[in-house]
Amino acid sequence: MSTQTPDRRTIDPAAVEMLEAAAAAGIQTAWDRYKAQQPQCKFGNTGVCCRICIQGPCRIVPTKPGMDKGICGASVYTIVARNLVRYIAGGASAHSDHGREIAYTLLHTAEGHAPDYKITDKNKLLKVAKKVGIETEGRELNDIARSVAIKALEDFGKYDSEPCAWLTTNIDEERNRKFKHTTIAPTAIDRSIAQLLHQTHIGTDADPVNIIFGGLRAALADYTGMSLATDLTDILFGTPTPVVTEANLGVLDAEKVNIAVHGHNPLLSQMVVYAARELEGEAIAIGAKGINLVGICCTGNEVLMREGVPTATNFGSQELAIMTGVLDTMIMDVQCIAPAVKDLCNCFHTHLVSTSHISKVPGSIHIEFNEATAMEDAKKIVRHAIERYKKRKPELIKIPPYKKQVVGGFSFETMMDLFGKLNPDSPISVLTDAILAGEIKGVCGFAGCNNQKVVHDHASVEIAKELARNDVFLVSTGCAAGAFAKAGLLSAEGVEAYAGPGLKKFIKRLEEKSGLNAGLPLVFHMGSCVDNTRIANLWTAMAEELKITVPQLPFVASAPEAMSEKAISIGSWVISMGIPTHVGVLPPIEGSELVYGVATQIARDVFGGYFIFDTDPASAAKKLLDRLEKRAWKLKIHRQTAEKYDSDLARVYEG
Ligand code: BF8
Ligand code: SF4
Repeated sequence: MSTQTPDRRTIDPAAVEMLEAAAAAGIQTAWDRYKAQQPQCKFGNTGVCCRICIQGPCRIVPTKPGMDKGICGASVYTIVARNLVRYIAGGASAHSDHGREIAYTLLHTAEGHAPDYKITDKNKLLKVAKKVGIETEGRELNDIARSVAIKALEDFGKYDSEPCAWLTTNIDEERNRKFKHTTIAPTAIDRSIAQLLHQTHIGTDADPVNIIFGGLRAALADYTGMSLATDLTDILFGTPTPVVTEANLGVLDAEKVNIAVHGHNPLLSQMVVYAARELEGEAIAIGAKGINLVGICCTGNEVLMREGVPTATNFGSQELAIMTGVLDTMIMDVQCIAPAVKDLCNCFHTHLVSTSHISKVPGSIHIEFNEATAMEDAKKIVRHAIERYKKRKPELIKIPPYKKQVVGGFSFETMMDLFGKLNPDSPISVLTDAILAGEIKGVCGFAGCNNQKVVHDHASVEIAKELARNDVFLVSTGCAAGAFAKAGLLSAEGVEAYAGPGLKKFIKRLEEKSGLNAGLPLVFHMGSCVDNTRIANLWTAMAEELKITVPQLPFVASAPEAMSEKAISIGSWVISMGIPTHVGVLPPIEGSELVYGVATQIARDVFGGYFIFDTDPASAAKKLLDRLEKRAWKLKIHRQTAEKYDSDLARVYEG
C-alpha cells in the first residue's frame, strides 16, 4: 500500500491538486520517481562510495576486513571528504560561471558590443567601483563599467597571490584575517575549483582536514562569483526595490499567452520581460488578452525582484506548471531545470525552449540566446510562445485556483532605505538596536531548494513560522522564498498570522514609515540564490555596527530542503563566515565520524559557524532559537562588561 498521500508529499495546495490529477491521468512526476528509487543505496547515502578512479566503485564497510579501505588504500574519511568537497566544486562552478557571463555582458555593454543592454543603475556602478578600488573621478560611465567588468573577470583568473577583490571588499577585517590565517581565501575563482579537483584526484590528498580546507577555499570562491554576479546584475538591470506581485499556479492566466522563465541567468529572463512587453499587441492580435510572464526557480526570483513578475512554482513543483495546460512555452537557461519537464511537455501543447549551448534537453527546441542579439533572440522566443497559444487543448486546461500576494524586492540597499526611514544617520542600527532591546531575538536567513527526501515546502514554512512566533527577523532567497511566497509568508498576511509580539511591533514600525500600501511581509525576500550575498552584506553591516565579529552576532541560517551542489557550496561559505547553519536533509557525510565532526563541531572552533543537521522542523527551529538566544545573551553581557570597565568590547568569544 502506498505510504504517500498527496498531502504528505507537499503542503502546497496547488501541488496537491495537480498530483491528484497526475495520478488520475497516469502521469509520472518527481514524487513517483523518488518512490521508485527506494531504497536508495546506503553507501551513496553516507558518502562512502568512491568513484574517483575507474578501479572503483569502492564501497567502504569499516567493520569488514579488506573492505575498510578503497583499493588504493583510501580511508573512509578521505573518501567522504573528497565526495563532499567535489559537490562544492560543482556548486562554485555553476554560480561563478553565471557570474562570469554577467561580467562579460557588462564588459561588452561598456564596449558597445551588447547593444540591448545598458547601465541601468549608475549609483550602484559608482559604489561598486569605489568598493573594489577603481578610480571614478572624471571618467565616463562606460569607461568605469569596463574597468569594473575587467576587475571582476580578474577575480576568476588573476595570477597574483592577493585574495579575490569581491571577497575581501565585502567582508569585515576580522573575517579577512581569519581566511588569510586559515589559508582559505581564494586568489582566483577558477584556480580554487581546478585545484580542488586536482587535490581530490586519486593519489593526491588523503588528509581529510586538508581536503575540507580546500573545499572551503572553493566555497569562498563560490561566494566571490555570487557576489560579483549580484553586483553586476544590479548595475545592468537595476537594484531591486519593493514590488508587489503574486505566487503559485493561480498566477497562470487561461486568457493570456503564458510564458515561464526557468533557470537562473537574468541576462535572458530580463530580456524576455522587455520582449513580452513589446509584443503584447501580437498576442492580442491572435485572440489572447495579452502576455503573462511567470517565473520558476531563481531566474524567476531575479525578475520577481526587479520587475514584479509572479512566481509560478519553485523547484519541487516545476513539472506541475505544465500540467495546467495553459503554459505555452517554458524557456530554460541553466541550472535546476529537471529534464522531466520535457516528458510533461509531450503530454501537453507546451514547448520547452532551451537557450544555452551548455544546457539542452533532447527533444526540446533550441533557440540560442546571444548577448549581441539579445532582444532579437528574446522576441523570437516570445513569438514562438504566441504561436503555441493557438495549439492549446481546451480539454486539458486545469489551473488550480491558488495564489498568494507577495511583497518582494528587498535588496540590501532597499533594506537600508527602509531602516533609514527610522534612522537616516545609521539605518542598520534600527535592526541591531531592536536586538539589543530584546524586541527581536536576532535574524535568520533562509535559503535553498526543495528536496524529494522531505515533504515539499513543509520544513521551510514550519521553521519560519516557529521562528517568527519567537520574534526572529526573517530574510530569504531561492526556492525557500518560493515556499514562503506560496504560503503567504511574503506578505502582510503572514505578519498578522505568525509574527510574535516583538517582531510584529518591529515590522509595523517599519511599515508605518515605508510608504508601502501593501504593507511589509513576514519574510523579506532578498532574491535568487546568488543573492545570498545580499544576506551576507546584512550580517557584515550588523557586526560592524555592533563592533563585534560575525561569529558573535545573533544571526543564523537555514536551508531546510537543501538539494543542489550549489546549496552545499553556499552552506559551506556561510559557516566559514561564522553563521550557525541548519540543513534539513542529511548530506552524505555520515559515513565518516571525522568529517561529520568537522562540519558540526570543529568548524565552530575554527570559524565560529558550523552545520546543524536536523530533519525535524520543530527541533531544528528550537536549535536555531537556542543559538540566537545564546549569542544575544552573550552580546549583552559583553556590552555590560565593556561599559563597566570602560573597555573595548571583546572581539572574539565563542559564538
Ligand atoms: O539556485 S534554491 S533548487 S533554483 S539551487 Fe535550484 Fe536550489 Fe532552487 Fe536557484 Ni538555488
Ligand atoms: Fe577506489 Fe581509490 Fe579509485 Fe576511489 S580512488 S575508486 S577508493 S581505488
